[in-house]
Amino acid sequence: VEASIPEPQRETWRKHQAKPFADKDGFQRELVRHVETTLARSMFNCDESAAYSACALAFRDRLVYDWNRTQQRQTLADAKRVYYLSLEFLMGRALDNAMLNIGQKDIAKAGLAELGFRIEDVIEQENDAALGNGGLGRLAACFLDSLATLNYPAWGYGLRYRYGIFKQEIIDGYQVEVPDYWLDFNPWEFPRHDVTVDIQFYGHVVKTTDENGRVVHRWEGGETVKAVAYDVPIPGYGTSTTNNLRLWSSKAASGEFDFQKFNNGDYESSVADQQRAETISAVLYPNDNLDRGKELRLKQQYFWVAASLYDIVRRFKKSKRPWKEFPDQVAIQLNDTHPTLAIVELQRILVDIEGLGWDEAWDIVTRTFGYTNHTVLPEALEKWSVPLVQHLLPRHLQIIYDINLFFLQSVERQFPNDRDLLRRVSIIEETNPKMIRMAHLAIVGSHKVNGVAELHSDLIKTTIFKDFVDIYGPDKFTNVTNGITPRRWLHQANPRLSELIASKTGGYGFLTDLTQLNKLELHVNDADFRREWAEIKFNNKVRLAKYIKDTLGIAVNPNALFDVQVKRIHEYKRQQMNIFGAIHRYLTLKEMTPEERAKQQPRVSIFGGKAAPGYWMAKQIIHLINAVGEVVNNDKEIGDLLKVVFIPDYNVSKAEMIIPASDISEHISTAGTEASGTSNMKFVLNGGLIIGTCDGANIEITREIGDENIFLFGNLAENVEDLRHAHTYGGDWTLDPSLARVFEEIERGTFGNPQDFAAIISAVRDHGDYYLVSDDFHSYLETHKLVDEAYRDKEGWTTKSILSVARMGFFSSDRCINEYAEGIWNIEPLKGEE
Ligand code: HBZ
Repeated sequence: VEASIPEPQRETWRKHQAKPFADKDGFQRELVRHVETTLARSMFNCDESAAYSACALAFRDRLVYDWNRTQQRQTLADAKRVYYLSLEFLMGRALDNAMLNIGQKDIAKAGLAELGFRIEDVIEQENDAALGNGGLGRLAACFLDSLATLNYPAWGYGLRYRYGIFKQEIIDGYQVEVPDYWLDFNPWEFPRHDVTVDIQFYGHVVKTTDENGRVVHRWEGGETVKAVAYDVPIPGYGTSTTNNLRLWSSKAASGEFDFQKFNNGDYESSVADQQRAETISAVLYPNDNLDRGKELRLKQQYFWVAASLYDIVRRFKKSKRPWKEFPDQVAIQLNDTHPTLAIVELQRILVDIEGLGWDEAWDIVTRTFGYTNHTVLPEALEKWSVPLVQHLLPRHLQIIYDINLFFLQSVERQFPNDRDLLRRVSIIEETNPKMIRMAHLAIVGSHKVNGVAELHSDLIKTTIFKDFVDIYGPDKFTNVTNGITPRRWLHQANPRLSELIASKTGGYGFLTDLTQLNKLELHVNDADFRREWAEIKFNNKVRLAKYIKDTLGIAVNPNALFDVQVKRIHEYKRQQMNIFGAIHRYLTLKEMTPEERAKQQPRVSIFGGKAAPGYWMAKQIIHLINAVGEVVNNDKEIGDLLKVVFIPDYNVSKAEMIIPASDISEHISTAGTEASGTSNMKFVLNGGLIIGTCDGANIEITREIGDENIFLFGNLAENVEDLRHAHTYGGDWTLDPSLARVFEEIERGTFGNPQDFAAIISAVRDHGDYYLVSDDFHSYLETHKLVDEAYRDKEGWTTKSILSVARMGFFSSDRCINEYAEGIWNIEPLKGEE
């Protein structure tokens, strides 16, 4: 029920309406008010944590003002909205971002300083909102920033996990997972206890006919769980547009905290029911690029998708438009296949509840959805077992079978008698048990399918989805190369570099039009500018060196070349190759005379990243990195020439510190395996160079910045299959000799018990080297020699760094979002008067 203040009373209301603070005084007043009232503390017990809380609350109030107005404006305009459905939003910290996007960080800085606080320390108090694993989740967060900045009417829909991605500790060189309970104090969310949806599970389907003799399906019985909305404001940069991220939390449905049971003295089982319901949104699954088919995960997916669709449909119905206009008002983007049940759920709502005919409904559905694929790795392609879906969502299974039947019938008409084609494209895989191929369902139920970088989009069209290109034609498949928000990944993470760029490009316009970075090319020979450029990098390295010293006790020299690989630990990303390379460097240094050694380029090899808790090999790799560090870092003969550092608990806020401090970063996946990569873009945007394979977005980065500014190596995607074949069946395959030497040293026990590392070695030497570490190793080492040489030429390096940044304009998520808006969503910006 909606109640609005009647017109005659609105004047009184308006007189008292909240106004945002505009200056330092106003900010301080709000800060002190929050400390003294909201937090019930005083000037005598206001520590940094209280200062953070109050500052966050002050800015939250400020956001709410724009947020309310944005939502009213969007509702009034009745414009088409995009809904971004993602199981992950890897947001990181919100305060710094809010202050910068609103344009009031200076006010806060001065205001806090007068009260005795350094703004940097206050910002550090905030826990990351870590509701994601890696690239896919962070991409969703960058997209929200761009959508708001570009004034698109857009909502994100996700799950409000009580536990985000685990915190990683390193104990005796091994990863240990610690739960991330992050909701203790979260001023950025607004519980909407009045916005709830009852979600049904299990039960059975009753088939009957209605009064007109039409067949109807009723889904009955089973159990109900309540979804409660929590809203998070998403401010755009330099605009009043503040969009909404709606996260669903699960609760026992009303009446489900069973008073019957309670009164019967069965208190425990009543509490157990409640806990079971709350389990649904309790924890983020910590796997990236792996599908494990767990029932609770399927429950999460349906819970989130059903609540979101109910919400979207409810909003549409208020407009009283005919159903066929639904796709003119609503675009829904599926972030990977995780929300694919939304396709089935919308079809169910339209047919079973709203009474539309199947074809009319299906036309609406397919015009509404777009599907983004993020991987070609077979182990990551989602499949759900038919018996599981039958049990949990009986009506949905029927609808999936019908969708598949009509789809296969149309394929049969188009390509008569091609039984193998039907088998290949079927949504149902005829294994035992039968499996539902979610990517096939997503393709059939969407009007556009996109990959996330050119190579990747080509690969899906020629490999895993080839048959679908034959069926639908090439236009259904498109590429939208990923991007990153320059607000967080330049302005926030590297304020001094941002300021220097602003001073040379005529202000901060580059933050909303990143192509303006090209103005830097004019200054590439300006000596003062170059000196400042190099100095900023150096200072960022000093800051990281201090962090490493303070937290790990390892002294690293900021004059050394900082070589960084930070990302989820995965065999396809090849951290094992990197550490083998570091061992090779160590052995080479050990064999040198002191005179030779003195001529070598000092290096710090920096690693960071989490392994999925069940990914044993990835955990072994972390152990090897730490074991090598232990030996190398304590070798007096080596000193500053080589350090190997593993930074624990890599996350968004650590990325903001590490990325600006990198000289060279590693993006070295086996060609054809990394769909895009987005950290590659972040590193280059911060003046770091990259060493990488011809994979994902590395290829487009090379095209933009010039191949003289990147260190590419290794085999090409087109040769990977043949190389793999040769490993297994070719008689003449031999292990790379340098790699053999590295293995020998590990097996000699130089880095501790060789048994601990036996599996990492055998994967390469004895089990087919699926990721082609041996094939690429020589070219990897040779290319690192070129890196050393290039770094020695400090001026040449600075030139590469500046020119690369100048040419990175393409990789803004603003460009990327505009491509989605135009090519897939068909939505227009809606701006308020600022
Ligand atoms: O998505 C990543 C890709 O590996 C990376 O290349 C790309 O740049 C990025 C954005 O497009 N994919 C992921 O991060 N995937 C996951 O985290 C994931 C999580 C749960 C799953 C499957 C994949 O069930």
